[in-house]
Amino acid sequence: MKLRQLFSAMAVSAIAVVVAQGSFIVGSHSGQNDPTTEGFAAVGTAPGNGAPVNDGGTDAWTVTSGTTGEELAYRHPLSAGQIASAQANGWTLRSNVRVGAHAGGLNSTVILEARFANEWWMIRWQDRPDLTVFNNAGVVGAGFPYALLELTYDPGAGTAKLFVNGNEELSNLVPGNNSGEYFGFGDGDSGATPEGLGYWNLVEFEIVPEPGTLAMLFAGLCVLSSARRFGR
Ligand SMILES: [Ca+2]
Repeated sequence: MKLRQLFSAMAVSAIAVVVAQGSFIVGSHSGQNDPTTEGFAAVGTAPGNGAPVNDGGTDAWTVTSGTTGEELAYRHPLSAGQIASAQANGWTLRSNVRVGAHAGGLNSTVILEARFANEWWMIRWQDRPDLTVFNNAGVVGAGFPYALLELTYDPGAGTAKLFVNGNEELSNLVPGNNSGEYFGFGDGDSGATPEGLGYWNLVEFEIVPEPGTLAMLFAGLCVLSSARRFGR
């Protein structure tokens, strides 16, 4: 292989790595798929409270809060490297979800969260003003229609924003403190609150590329430039 061809091949492979590693989805749930087949672990006492559904034309996985003592959440593990990258460079926790109408309180029966060791980010639906939201957003109560929620972290500011269908609804959000290394969704209440019913069409966690991939892109461009010079 001539030197020029070698440089070109190196440049192409470097750029290919950047594309492959670009802002990427760490894990996701979609449609009627059982989350336990998508890399999530089912946690809680009531695995039967999750089920696939065609919800008026939208494929989803439902999680009902069940009765007293029942709880079911799905957690997708995050590695130490993924957490470090997310905290340093940015992340988005995204979900297309609806919450069914109900008669009583939601408490924590429908939650969406991410935990990075001591940083706890959570959206929970509630309609009881006597309950304080743990740290982020009590979005809305009963009959929440399908909406695209995006909790997006700005590493420079150290805060997050909540977008609903592309509109910035909440700003300057800060995390709470709890343990765990995962993102997940489901029913977070094992008490007597039976009403929560989430229809999860999409749940995913996206992180921003490592600075190293930008360095790789730069290296790739340099090699391309060198190859061009050699080619003259
Ligand atoms: Ca429950």
